[in-house]
Amino acid sequence: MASVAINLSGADADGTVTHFKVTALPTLGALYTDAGLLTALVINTDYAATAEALTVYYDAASVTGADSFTYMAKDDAGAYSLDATVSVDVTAIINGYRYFRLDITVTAGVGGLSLDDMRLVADGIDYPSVNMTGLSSPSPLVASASEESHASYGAYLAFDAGLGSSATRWYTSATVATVGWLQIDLGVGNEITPTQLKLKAPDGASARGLVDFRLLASNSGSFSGEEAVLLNVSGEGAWADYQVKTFALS
Ligand SMILES: [Ca+2]
Repeated sequence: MASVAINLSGADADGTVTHFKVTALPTLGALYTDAGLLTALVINTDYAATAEALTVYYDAASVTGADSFTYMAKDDAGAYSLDATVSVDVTAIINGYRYFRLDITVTAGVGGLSLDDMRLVADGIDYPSVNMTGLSSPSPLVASASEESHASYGAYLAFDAGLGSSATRWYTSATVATVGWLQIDLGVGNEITPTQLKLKAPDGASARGLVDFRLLASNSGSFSGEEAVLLNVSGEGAWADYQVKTFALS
């Protein structure tokens, strides 16, 4: 994938948004008005809105990095809004993501968060594609978590033995915050675009099996709003000990 659809939207307090215009073009890629990338979008030109929105198409060149452009909405009285900025993660469009975080909402009564193993599937390969032997081994892999009960339940134990018979798990203490997370950093240059998430339940799965969780992806390592949400599960059913479940990602 080298292009991505971006939905511009706006709202008007006393009328409707009728048009959009782009006021500053991106610098690392180009904008088009059609998915086929045939018609270049023209700066400072009104494009008619549909249901107060306009879909434009960003085509990335073979580069990595962060790009942005700005646009204004126009209302039915002909007034323009202030500039709104759209940020584009070019690395994600071209290569995928480097950081993945399993963001877990704690279910009342659960005796801590735990997972035996987690893999991301891209092009038929499970990632990480090698088993971890420590929190940052082998390089450049780095595993981390919101909490680790102690070293023998470290975050890397959810990436240490694949989905096979080994029973080693990441575990928080029994008293956990309302949200916990488990994260893997594949390292710069090792970005992937996964299509599936595989999770292997730990022992005691009837109590520790994950119920409400999301898979987040980032290239900055920050998860404060700029990340992508690849999976959002609520009310997942029962898990058996060491059961492996596969989830399709968007
Ligand atoms: Ca494990």
